Amino acid sequence: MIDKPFLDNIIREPYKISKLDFQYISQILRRAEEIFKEEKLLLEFNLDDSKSEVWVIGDIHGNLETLQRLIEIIDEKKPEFVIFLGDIVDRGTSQLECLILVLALKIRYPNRYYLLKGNHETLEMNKAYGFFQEFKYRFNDQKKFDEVLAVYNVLPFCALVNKGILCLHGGIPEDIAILRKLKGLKPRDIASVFKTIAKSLVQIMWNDPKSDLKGFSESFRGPGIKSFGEDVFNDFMNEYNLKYLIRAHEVFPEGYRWFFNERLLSIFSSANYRGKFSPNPASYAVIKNNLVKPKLIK
Ligand SMILES: [Mn+2]
Repeated sequence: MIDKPFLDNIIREPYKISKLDFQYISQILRRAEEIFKEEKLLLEFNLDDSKSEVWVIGDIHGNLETLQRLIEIIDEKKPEFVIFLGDIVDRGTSQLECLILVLALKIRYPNRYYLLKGNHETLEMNKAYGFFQEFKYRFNDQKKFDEVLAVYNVLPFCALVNKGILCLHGGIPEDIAILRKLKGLKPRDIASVFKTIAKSLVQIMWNDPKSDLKGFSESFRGPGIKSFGEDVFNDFMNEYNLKYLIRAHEVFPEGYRWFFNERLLSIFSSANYRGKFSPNPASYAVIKNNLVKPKLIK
């Protein structure tokens, strides 16, 4: 039974997750799926108190140490909402622990913790970068991975805070109408509008900002993926009266990076992601009183 004491226990001691039988992992995955299923693809948060904070967390990639440190700071500072921008698994040493920990937080505090879909919440990336193999090795049956995919299939893509601050994993898509198309949709609605939004959903998870670029250009990341410049970024932001965009998806040696006249903040929440010879501090973003501030984790 994944009751409150059970969830509190693994939230406190996530290293225990690696010892759990699949029946517990399965219950966590299914319960999380049930919750995400009922959320909108474009989440909307409205804070009426200027002192309330929303924290936005970037890529974790199996880095349990950084994730645990973040949760300690969250317990201490008590932001009203916490939004993970995705890429919880792949590459790091504690991928299952990180995913199950984030889902346990979601199940325990469903109106406080939120998770958006990153490009690594997909089967193709998990096969290429390790989580699929780790899971198969641990549980000895690749069919069980379908329960992970069922969670991926119902994750939201964007979050809008106070109608002016947009959060997503990668970047803005070419289709400027995408937020109007997504508004109000739930995961079950994707199938009926798939043709009109599929390309944009990929770009939301994959696109990158690029200084000194005009328009959209092909990305080194692969076909259909784009880099976007300040002009199209401003068009998109003006279309919806947005003040800031917060995204993740790229690691920077300084921990975070501002783009486009400090209207786009790029964060990354896995410390020393490329190893100790290419160090980076982990970062996150704090939204308070409609301002965005980057923070480094000490
Ligand atoms: Mn990514």
